[in-house]
Amino acid sequence: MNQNSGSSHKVMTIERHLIEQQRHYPEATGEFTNLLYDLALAAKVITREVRRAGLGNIIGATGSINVQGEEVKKLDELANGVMFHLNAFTGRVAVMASEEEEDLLQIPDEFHKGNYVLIFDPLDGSSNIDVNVSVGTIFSIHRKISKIQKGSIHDCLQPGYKQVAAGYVLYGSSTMFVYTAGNGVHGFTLEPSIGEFLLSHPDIKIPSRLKYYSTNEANTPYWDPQLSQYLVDIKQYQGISSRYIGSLVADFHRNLLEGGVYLYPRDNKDPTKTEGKLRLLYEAAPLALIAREAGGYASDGEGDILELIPQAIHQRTPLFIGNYDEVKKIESLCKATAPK
Ligand code: P6P
Repeated sequence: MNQNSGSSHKVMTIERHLIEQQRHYPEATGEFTNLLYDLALAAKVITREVRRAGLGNIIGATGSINVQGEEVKKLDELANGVMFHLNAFTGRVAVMASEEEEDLLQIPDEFHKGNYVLIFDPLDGSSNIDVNVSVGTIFSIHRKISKIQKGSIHDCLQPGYKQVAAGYVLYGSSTMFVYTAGNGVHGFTLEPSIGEFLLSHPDIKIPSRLKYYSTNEANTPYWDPQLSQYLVDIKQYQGISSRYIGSLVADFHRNLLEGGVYLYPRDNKDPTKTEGKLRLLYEAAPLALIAREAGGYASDGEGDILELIPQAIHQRTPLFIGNYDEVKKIESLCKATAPK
C-alpha cells in the first residue's frame, strides 16, 4: 500500500479522541467516556432536526410556555426529549435537570442509575430558530455525591468548579461539538457525509487580543452606571468590534476562537433580570469551565462563576465571560462601585 495514501492517521474522530483521553485514567471504567459519546450522538440527532427546521411542520411555536415564561418552540421540546431519552436508559446518569423542565428529571425505575449528573439547556437561543440563526445545546456533568441511588437536587446544586466535564454543541454553518473534561478544550466538526465528529480545533485557547465585545446594547440604560460607562470606553479600544447575535453559544464560541468578551449584567428595569438573565447551572457554569480551561475567565461581577454555590436549578446570574484580563477588569469595576 502506498504509505502516503490519504491521511487516515490524522483522522481523529471524537470516539478515538475520547478513548485516547481515557488512557490517562487507568482506573476509568469507561462510563464517563461513554456518557460524552452519548452526548455526541444526541448532538447528531438534534442536528438532523435543526437542519430541517425550515422544511418540516416542526417550525413555529407549540403555544406552550416553559418554566422561563417563554414561548416554547417545537425544536426546544424535541431537543429536550432527545437529551433525556438518549441518556435515561444508558445506566450512566443518576439524575438530570433541564432548562425546559421545572423539576428534576428522574431516571425511570426500570433503568439502572449511574454515577453522573447531567444538566443541560437543550436548545439555547431558541428564539432565533424561526429566523435561521445559530442555536446551541449546553451541557454540564457532575459526579453524583448523594448516597441515594436515584440522585437528588443536591447532586445538581454543586458549584461549577466541581464539574467533571462541560461543553456545547453549536448548530451553525456546520455543527460543532466543543467540550472540556479538565484536559484542555477540544472542538469537533460534524462531517455529515460520514456522520462523524472530527477533531478540528484541538486544545482551544482564547487569544489574548480583544477583537470583539458581545452584549445587548439596548439594555445599557438599565445597567449599573459604571458598566454603561465601560461600554462607552470599550469602543475606544484599538481594533475592537461589536458582535452580538442573541444566541449565547454562538456569541461565546466566536469570542473563544477569536478573542473577546460577552456581557449580560443584571438589569435594573426588567424584574426578571435583577439577578441577570442567564442561568447559572446550564449556561454560565459550563461555559465558565470551558473559558477557564481555554485560559479565559467568567465572573458574575463579584467573583468567579465557578465558585458560586447554586441555590436553585433555574437560578439566574450576571455573566461576564471571555478574555481573562478583560473580564477581571470588568469584575474590578463592579467591585469598586458595589454598595458596601
Ligand atoms: P437578549 C437566549 O434567550 C439567551 O438565553 C442567550 O442565548 C442569549 O445570549 C441571550 O438570552 C439573549 O438575550 O435579552 O439579548 O435577547
